[in-house]
Amino acid sequence: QVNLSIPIHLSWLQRTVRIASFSGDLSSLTAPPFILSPVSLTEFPAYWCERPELFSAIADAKTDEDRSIAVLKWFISTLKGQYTSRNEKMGSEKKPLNPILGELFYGYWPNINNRGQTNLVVEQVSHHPPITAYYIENKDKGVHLRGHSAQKTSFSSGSIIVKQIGHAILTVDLPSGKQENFLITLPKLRIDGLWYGSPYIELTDTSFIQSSSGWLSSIEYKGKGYFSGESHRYKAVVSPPRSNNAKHTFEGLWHTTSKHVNTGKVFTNVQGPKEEVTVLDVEEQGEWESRKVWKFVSKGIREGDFEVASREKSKIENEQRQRRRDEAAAGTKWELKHFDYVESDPLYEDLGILFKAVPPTEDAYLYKSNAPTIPPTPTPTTTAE
Ligand code: 0T9
Repeated sequence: QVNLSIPIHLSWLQRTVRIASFSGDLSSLTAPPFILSPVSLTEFPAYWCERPELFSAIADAKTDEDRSIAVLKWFISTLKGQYTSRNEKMGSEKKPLNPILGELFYGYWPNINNRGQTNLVVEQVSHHPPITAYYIENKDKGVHLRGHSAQKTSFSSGSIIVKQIGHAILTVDLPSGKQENFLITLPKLRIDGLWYGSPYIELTDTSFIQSSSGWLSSIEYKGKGYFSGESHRYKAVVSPPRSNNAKHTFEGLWHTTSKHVNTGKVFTNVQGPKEEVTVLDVEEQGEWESRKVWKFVSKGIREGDFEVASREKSKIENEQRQRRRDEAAAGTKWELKHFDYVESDPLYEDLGILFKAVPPTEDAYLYKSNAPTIPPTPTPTTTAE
């Protein structure tokens, strides 16, 4: 293949990123202050459920075909939060805080309008490389999602290319007593805008949602490229078991609206407000909970006091290094709190083979069902307006 990229001058930020991305892990990159986020990566799995009614609606669908469409609709509707919300909240994509090993994030979305309560459990299961495991469950409806998230980064033509490592499995309890599983693979990211010092994400390539019922959704991301294209465009085709012929096609912009091409009806619309996860007040959080761990670093970043931020960050890092030394000396190793590691995920293998997933096998973190009750005290029963 011929490299047609135009030789351009790199900005200071691009050069910094280029050097740092040699390792494939940007977590230790020393980013300039204006690009630091006060939020840790352990908070990111909450993006999966910021439209809780779409998550619970998966359980209400009556056929395997409708459930596949409901899963796709929920998935597409999470993309705006996952990939553009930092731009909306903070003006640009920012470097999240790099979680410490064992960092936790708990939260929930309350039960209103009969959608059931959804709980979130997140644990940082590896520090180097950074790996975040999560479990999101709506017990009332019988829907849960488990997964883990890591990244491999490289630098190309002035942009950061992020390959997402990991996958998610969504499970629905059917009235028959059986379960239906969906293997969700994750899109590739390109971080552009580095030249201007205001990074933003575009999605590229294809991701898949394979149901154990046989239905497959292939989602193609056709966002803005260097020369052409429109931001955040996608096209998804949904095909029946053992068939390569699409029965449904969905097309549009994942950050605004998209439609069911066959009927012309609106499919996703994420222009309305989303619901952020409810979290305990920092003062009530345990020592390992994300906002407690990062309290002073975040405060420093929010207030533009980077001296405080970096001093507090060093404290945390030194404490972590000491902990690892102590473990080495004692011959012990850090135990995960909420997850069990498995070298190969049987559901990934079984579902992945149906669409020739690459790689054919992946590891996973299985939830131990041992999170504290959230919220700790029963919420008063109020009538939702
Ligand atoms: C899983 C998501 C992921 C995490 C973030 C690449 C990135 C860390 C991983 C993939 C979520 O479900 C979705 C959204 C945003 C992703 C982050 C964007 C980003 O910039 C960081 C990387 C590690 C950096 O901080 C790069 C440094 C900086 C100079 C660019 C802003």
